[in-house]
Amino acid sequence: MINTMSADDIVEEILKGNRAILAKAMTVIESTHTKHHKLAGEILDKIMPLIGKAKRIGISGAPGAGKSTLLEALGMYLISKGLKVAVIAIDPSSRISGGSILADKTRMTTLLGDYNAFIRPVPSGGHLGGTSRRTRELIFLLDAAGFDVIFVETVGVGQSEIEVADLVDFFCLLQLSGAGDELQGIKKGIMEVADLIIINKCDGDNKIMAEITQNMLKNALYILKPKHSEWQAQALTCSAKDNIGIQNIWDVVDMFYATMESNGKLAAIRKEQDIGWFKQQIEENVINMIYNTQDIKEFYSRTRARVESNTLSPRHAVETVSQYIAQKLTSEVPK
Ligand SMILES: Nc1nc2c(ncn2[C@@H]2O[C@H](COP(=O)(O)OP(=O)(O)O)[C@@H](O)[C@H]2O)c(=O)[nH]1
Ligand SMILES: [Mg+2]
Repeated sequence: MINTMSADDIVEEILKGNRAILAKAMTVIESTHTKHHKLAGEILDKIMPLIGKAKRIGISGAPGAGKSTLLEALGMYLISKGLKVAVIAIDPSSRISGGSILADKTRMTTLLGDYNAFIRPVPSGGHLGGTSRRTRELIFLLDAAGFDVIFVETVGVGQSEIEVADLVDFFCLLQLSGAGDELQGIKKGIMEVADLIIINKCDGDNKIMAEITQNMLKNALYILKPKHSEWQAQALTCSAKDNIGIQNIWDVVDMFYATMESNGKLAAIRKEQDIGWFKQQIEENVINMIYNTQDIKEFYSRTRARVESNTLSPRHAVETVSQYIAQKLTSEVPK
């Protein structure tokens, strides 16, 4: 049905809160079919001036840390305050029908059944670059659709966390207590991108250890160079299972937004993310285009062979290839 609708009609329905059209528009945005590219681009162009209201929050952590359980608790808390909540659940290990996302769904049953919530699984299938493009655009759509808070849940596998931090305003790292976990975080450079570290499962026998971990992490965060000079990253404990500490978490998020909105920093962060993404994509595309041009490919290989056989200095080789590319570019540009 959506294929016969114009971008104007689709956007109008999304703004009205039509969930079926929203879900279909998401599929168009995610599609790798070239036949969908034009419509996807038109929808995005139309919604860009209308967005910016939603809070974009990343939640990352090792499998089993309790991300889905926390999102259920936090999501229901926000809904009880009259807010609309969306969750984009990225899972690098799963395919569409994969086990992990199904497991997530069983942990977010209340949220799944609530009209004010929307959960969208995004199977990443190992291609991180494509996933972050899709996730960015899904965030834009959900924002236009009137969701007040958009969570992006990712399984912590190092690099993906750093990429997700670039898609959101506020990045939470979910940690378990003890077991040297907190130090692992530091090693991977993940703590540097966290605005908040949450030590979950602070309940039962685990409570004391969770509090000790919280103190260690607090100290570590004070030592680290802050990500934003306006914000000191914090460490909190919670029990997602027992619904303890949830309001505390949201109070910190609120404080972050109050600080960053009042000094214009939030808008600056988002602009920097948009421009950063644009630049990175252009560079990737341009490099691919150049290296896939037959003449250039051959010239490059010949020159490279001369460097390998020591008949041309690397420095001279760079100049030669660059000149060749420059010539090709100017001669092929239509006047
Ligand atoms: N004791 C305790 N268990 C929890 C808590 N939060 C989650 N769990 C359990 O930890 C397991 C993994 O939770 P899940 O939310 O699926 O983790 P995810 O992989 O990070 O999404 C499940 O068995 C949960 O019931 C908590 O606050 N306390
Ligand atoms: Mg999960």
